[in-house]
Amino acid sequence: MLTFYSDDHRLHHARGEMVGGEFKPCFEMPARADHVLARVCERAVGEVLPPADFGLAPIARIHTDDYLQFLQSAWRRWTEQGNSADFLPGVFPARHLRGKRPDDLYGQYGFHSFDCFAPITSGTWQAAYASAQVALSGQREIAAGALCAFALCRPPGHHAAADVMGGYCYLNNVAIAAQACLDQGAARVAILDVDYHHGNGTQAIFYDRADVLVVNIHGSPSFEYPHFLGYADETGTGAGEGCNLNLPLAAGSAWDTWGNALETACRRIAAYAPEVLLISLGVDTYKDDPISSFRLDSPDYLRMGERIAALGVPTLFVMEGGYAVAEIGVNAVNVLEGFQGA
Ligand code: FKS
Ligand code: ZN
Repeated sequence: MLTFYSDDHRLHHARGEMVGGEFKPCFEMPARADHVLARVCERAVGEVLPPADFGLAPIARIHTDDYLQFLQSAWRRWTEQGNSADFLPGVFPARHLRGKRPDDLYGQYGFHSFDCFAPITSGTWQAAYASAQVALSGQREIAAGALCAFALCRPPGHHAAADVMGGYCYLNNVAIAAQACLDQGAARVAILDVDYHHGNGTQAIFYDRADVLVVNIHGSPSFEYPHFLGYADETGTGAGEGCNLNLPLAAGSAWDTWGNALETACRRIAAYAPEVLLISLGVDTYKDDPISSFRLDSPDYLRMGERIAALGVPTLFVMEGGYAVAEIGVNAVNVLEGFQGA
């Protein structure tokens, strides 16, 4: 299968994040994509191509104009105020405050964020834009008739909603690609999010719609980030009722539990009969992931790919999380190889 990849991901490299009360190097770092790319080449998964440029229009099908304008101009506005270090938010319109968008830069950052884990640096917009183009390039490959493709996106996207960033995510790559499928004529697409963390942004974007089935397997929000979405009783609303399936699992879950959830997910997807399947491919379910609690082992990712392939639906894999940096290449590519070998 073809892999789409852009070196522009390197332009996003924030200095740190708060861990245990200390400012520590970001888990979400450029080396992650380097390891995945190296493994794609080592295992000869297929050709690696740079993305085409589809412009802002397909991104604006998912994200609001206010949000995109903020993302594009935030670094310039921040440095015009005399700053040179990474930009982070600190005040959010939580309960008991008013959700009116302010004019002030710092206020707007809080308005467009749900946490402090999406720092803005000099190259954040360019990297996030390139990441979305990588996803769209994979989508075009599927639309042209390919059975599968791999969008090696960085930064990731599944926590980003229409006008809110967070959790290392700025533009929701998988949602942008899903919408492009629909805009090009698909009637139904399904998104299966196998990242350890619930894809709150993806869920929120499609929650009231019947043309996108969203299925998530993840650490339960009762104990895990993002804490405020991802419970099993979130099934969709209005026209989208029944088109959202959350499969939250307990801490420590290994392949026996996880594989059962995948079986449930796949049966739901088969019943929906999508024309295209998009996988939010996070490999932070791995046993040695530094920020996660699941216990999948490297061969389990082969099984994951095989089960997904058995659905027999054209499939776009979109890279999300995974922080056991040295192993994320092996684990991500195992999913692709499991799919291709099936
Ligand atoms: C909790 C600290 C918060 C943030 C975790 C973000 C996870 C991001 C991800 C993505 F795929 F988006 F990259 N940690 N103590 O893995 O879901
Ligand atoms: Zn994750």
